Amino acid sequence: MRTQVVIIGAGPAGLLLGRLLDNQGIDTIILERRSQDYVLGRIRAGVLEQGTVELLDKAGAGERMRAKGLVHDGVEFCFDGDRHRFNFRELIGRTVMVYGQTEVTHDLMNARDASGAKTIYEAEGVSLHGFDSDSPKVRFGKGGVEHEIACDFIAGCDGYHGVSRASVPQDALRTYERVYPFGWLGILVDKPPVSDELIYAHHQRGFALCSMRSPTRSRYYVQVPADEKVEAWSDARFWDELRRRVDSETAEKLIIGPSIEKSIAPLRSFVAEPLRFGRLFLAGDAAHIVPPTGAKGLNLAASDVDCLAEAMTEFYRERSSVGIDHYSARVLSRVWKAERFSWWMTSILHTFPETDTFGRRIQRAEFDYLVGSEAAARSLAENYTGLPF
Ligand code: RFL
Ligand code: PHB
Repeated sequence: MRTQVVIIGAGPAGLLLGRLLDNQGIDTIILERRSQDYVLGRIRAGVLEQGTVELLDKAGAGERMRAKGLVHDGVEFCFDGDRHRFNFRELIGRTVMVYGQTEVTHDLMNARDASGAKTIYEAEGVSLHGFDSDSPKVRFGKGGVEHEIACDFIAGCDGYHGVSRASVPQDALRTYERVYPFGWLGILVDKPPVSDELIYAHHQRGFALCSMRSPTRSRYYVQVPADEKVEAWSDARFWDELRRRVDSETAEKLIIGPSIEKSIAPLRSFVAEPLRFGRLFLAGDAAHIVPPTGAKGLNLAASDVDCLAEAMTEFYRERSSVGIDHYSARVLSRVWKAERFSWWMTSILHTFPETDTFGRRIQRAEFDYLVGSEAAARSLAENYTGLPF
């Protein structure tokens, strides 16, 4: 087999890159380790920055999102029971869209199927070869048969545990990491959300988040210790804990019901540098991880592949390697700003085992500063709705 770009991973990064390249007439094959149903079943991100929304439109995959997504003008922070709304539209004239990652993935898969571009699911033992030369190859197994694809470029869009970053010689890679001593226990419920907008709550018992997927489907999270087991959390225990962490009005309004999904996600900050090794490029979670507090992971995957698609298009159209030469530096400059914002949101909203009374007063001062200063609120708004691509 031969193609121009082999994309490893059919998450949002891989599928969106495939779509953007397809629109430019560049031939791609996506190799995905899991089945299509498995990929579609993963419940993850829920908030799209304005730039991601515009990119999905540009990619020709935004129609269903425009019809079903919920435009949110702002979010609320609740600090030890005191609630404050930040109106992004008023502060900076920008908004976000609540539209699940599952839906984005579904739309991109449908667009890819309609265009006839090739995706190989359940590809086993994917391995990368010769990306330091002009003729890279990717090998994989399918149904007991070994295959090889010759290509011009490999895009590693295979997430944090993928094979692409692991294939780079260790001495060519620098990594930066922070692992937080807690995770998020999340549940999905077929009941209307407690509020029209998201509520991020800081409480001495730990962080909580009230989010949603649609007017009839809610998503809630509570901070739990990193080694917590999901089996220890009945629905009743979850609702009880959530109620204790939000303000009393929100607690009373919660519409509870049986969870249809319940899982714990660890929190981590991670960046690999650089993001290009010859003809291999890393994008999305393969390149960097943010804690979910700032709602940035999926959005970073989108801005990475926007930049990569542009660079590859320039290579094929103009025979210029300027774009691909600058990919790593361009992407990393935006990535680090999102890392900073996600770390900051995590720091002010969570309870850390080591935080003493001084640390708690500093967290409170951060909240009071955001509430009292338009400059601070505008900075929050600018980062939450997304820095320019
Ligand atoms: P993905 O989605 O992990 O996709 C990678 C794909 O690669 C496949 N793969 C392989 N394929 C072939 N061969 C191999 N050896 C392979 N190894 C792996 C995998 O099966 C998978 O299909 O990475 P991608 O595309 O970079 O997308 C990143 C996003 O999924 C991620 O950043 C977000 O979900 C993070 N995130 C959030 N991001 C936001 O922007 N807004 C949010 O509100 C938000 N909330 C969240 C989140 C992540 C969460 N969890 C579960 C960590 C909330 C949570 C709870
Ligand atoms: C979600 O709805 O899953 C969600 C929303 C906002 C975040 C993280 C997750 O910051």
